[in-house]
Amino acid sequence: MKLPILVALVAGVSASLAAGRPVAGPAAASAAAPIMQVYKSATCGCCKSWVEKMQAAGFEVRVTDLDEAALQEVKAKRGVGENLQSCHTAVVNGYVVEGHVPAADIHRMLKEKPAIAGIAAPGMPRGSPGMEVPGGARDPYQVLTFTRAGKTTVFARH
Ligand SMILES: [Cu+2]
Repeated sequence: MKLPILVALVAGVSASLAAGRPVAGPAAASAAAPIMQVYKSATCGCCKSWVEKMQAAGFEVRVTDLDEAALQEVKAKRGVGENLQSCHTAVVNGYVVEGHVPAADIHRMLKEKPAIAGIAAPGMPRGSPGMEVPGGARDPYQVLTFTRAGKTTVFARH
């Protein structure tokens, strides 16, 4: 007589414990990882390589492939002037990240939360993340901050 009641009680306790426990898995992981939206052309190899580096650095990356005109539209809308432009444009926590910017610089910006539109590594500097070349040659380059008004400052030198 008592056994079925005990079984029912144990089952009930287990169910409520399971319900109260925070759920681990994809939902919990994405809450911690900053979401990065990347706009690029479908054929851009160095963009893809940069995206992989961002994923390895902990960003949850969403990629949208656009044609050249649509990509230019995104850059114009986000205040990425011609002097700042590179191959791909990303948006993370409301900030623009243009080109082959190292993940550490992005993490620093997200931590410091400066009053800027974003940061950019103009052009395609050799040796920047996603722009590695055989033999390891690298061009010194700067990561610049920029505002919607087009004001730039040096954020980092590499
Ligand atoms: Cu590139």
